[in-house]
Amino acid sequence: MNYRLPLVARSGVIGLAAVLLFIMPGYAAGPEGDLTLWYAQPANEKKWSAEALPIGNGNLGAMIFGDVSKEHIQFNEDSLWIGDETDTGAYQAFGDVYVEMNHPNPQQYRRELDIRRAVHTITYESDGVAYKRQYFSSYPAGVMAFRFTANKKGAYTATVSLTDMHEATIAAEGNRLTASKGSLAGYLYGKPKGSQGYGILLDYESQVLVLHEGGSLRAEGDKIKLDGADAFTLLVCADTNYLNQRDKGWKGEHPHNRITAKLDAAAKRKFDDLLAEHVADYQALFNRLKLDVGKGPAERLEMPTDVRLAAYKGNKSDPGMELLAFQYARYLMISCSRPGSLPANLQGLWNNSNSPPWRSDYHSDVNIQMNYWFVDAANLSECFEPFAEWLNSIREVRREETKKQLNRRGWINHAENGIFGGSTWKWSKGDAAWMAQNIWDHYRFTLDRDFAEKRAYPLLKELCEFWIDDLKELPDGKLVSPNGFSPEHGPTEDGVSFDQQLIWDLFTSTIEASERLGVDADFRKRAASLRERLLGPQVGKWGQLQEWMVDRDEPKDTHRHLSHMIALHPGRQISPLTTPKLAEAARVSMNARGDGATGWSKAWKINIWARLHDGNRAYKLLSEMLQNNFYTNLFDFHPPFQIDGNFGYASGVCEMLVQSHLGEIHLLPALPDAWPEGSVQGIKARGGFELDIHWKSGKLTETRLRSNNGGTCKVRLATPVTLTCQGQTVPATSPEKGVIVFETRKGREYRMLATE
Ligand code: FUC
Repeated sequence: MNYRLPLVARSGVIGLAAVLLFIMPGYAAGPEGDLTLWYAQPANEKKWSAEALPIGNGNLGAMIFGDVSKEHIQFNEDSLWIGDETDTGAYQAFGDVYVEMNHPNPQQYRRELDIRRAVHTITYESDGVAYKRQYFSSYPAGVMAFRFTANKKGAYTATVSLTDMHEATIAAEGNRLTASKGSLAGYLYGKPKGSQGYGILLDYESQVLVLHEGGSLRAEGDKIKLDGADAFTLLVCADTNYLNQRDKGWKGEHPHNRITAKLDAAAKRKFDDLLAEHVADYQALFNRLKLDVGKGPAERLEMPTDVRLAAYKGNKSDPGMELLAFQYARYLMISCSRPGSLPANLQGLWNNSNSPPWRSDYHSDVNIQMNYWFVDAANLSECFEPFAEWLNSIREVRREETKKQLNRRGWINHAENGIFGGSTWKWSKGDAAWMAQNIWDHYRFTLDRDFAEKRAYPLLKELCEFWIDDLKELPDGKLVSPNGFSPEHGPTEDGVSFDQQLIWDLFTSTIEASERLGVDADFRKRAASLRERLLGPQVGKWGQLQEWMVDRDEPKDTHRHLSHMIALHPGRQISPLTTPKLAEAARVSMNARGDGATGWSKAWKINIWARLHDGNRAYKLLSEMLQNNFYTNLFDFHPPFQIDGNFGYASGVCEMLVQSHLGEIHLLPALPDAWPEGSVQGIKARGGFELDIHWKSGKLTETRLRSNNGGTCKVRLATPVTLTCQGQTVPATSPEKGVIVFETRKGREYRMLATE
């Protein structure tokens, strides 16, 4: 089928609003146009990762192709896993919904994802009829809804079918399609299906309800047929019996009744009600942060996203595109990680294969950590919960394997991880401490004491126990991790920087946590004395920050992993402000590693350069990512795509605007020349603070800081300011140039107004 690009899109101008208003009132290019991904043609069936568009409600999601005569909705549920307590296994693909209809070559085709509302809309004209589809995945209703309407009665004659990736039986009964009695038995990662499978087998099911208006509906074979319907809605739900509780054998009730109840409840409601509820729920998270780094030329805003991205490659002066990629990461996070779901895996939750690259799992030698770096700063703290809950659920399995294999208390893991605690490939000794860094950092942002008590401290303490048992003393009394491995790089040996830096971070967090909670004073002292004796970061023979205790770094080595930079980012052991010599060594190493890289690595480099306070270098990498590392659906690629790059990019943007890892809030620490004027509203800083920051000509103009918990606030800023609260001057001290310290009261807003 030949999809013609609307003339308006090609010429890129005026008629667009009029045409779109005809087809889809309320969707004309307007101020929100810059937060919409849109295309003038359907996604190519062969380009799933590059062109289909994702929707999701945390655990239930879909990739949508938008073809006119055969709609393809490839759906997932994030607990459909194979694996067990000894093997990672793999995340699986669930199935597809197809809607076939006989619509001849369309005109004025538009497919869009409005990330302000989390609604995917497709509009086209065919044979003089204007058609519209609206899709979303609702967190409150727990179902996905797909509505098909037209401006002419009786326009839909269609066949709806359901497929299942594990040979379930498909049945059509009344207006319901069910895929049931499928089995995950015999599926092994990377192998053809056989008799041998994993030790844990989940039950699963999916259902589709077809609700039609006008015309007729009948079940025929395993499909549902519609004849002359005016409009129809598909409600889709899929689930498994996975439970994140080992003591219950990882299994709860069969999902059949749950799915049926959710669909039946949704079917009783009006589509517009479901939609309004969904949008309100989504916006309660999404609307908390607004970013403005400039819009770019008007003609770029009018371009379809694929055309606009191609234009950006040629000439990057389109900050609106940079902003779109940032907000898209927030959209993706809200869509694949909500309370009650599993954490975002390598593909968020949108995987279409039973043998996906790297198992579409929880890789812990950078990937899962990177997924969650930005969520608190980007004011999405609730989205962090799945990571903490999953980690909590696997602790017991991890302790058992660690005891059995290594005879140590506490635990460590391998780089590949599944949902039942099974972990494979090499031991990656620093990984668990690295995940714990995310956990403690979440506390540092939220100051949620309950979280510190129940989720953070028990984990931190047991991970310390591993290192207390495992650390090795060198002849000079220094302590090193024995037989470590710098992720995917170099030999297995003692004292690799990855381990050393993460043990330092783990001890530091544990000390902080035990102080905050007022517990375990002796244990705290022990952690502090061990931290003192750790072999610290080393500067090597060419001035580089050493990746290993042995000074063997190669200046020409451009390996993608940057594990010896953890102390700088996401850690807090090295900074130009506190350890300038080590920061300089990090800069030398980063220059040697170069700027080229695969998606996630490039995203990390944005963060690292921001922590080195080099905004222009960070921006260079950020714009190169958009130029070279994103597909037209703005997924970050790394075969087939890897969502860590999207999330790492967003983290980089946050690090350029605010840093707060050193016990102070550093405003605009790495603002690039390319964003001379702008604002960010609702960005968070550690210590329970929320900020609105405005700048002009590269200089801070006004900052509003809301204190959610009260307490002392230390702010580093390059511009002199007056400080007021409720119109009154607030007393502040200035311990050094460019730093102010003041007391805050819970719930109050503080205003810093530039005096220059
Ligand atoms: C790490 C990386 C790979 C890939 C994998 C999922 O092992 O080195 O590039 O991202 O995770």
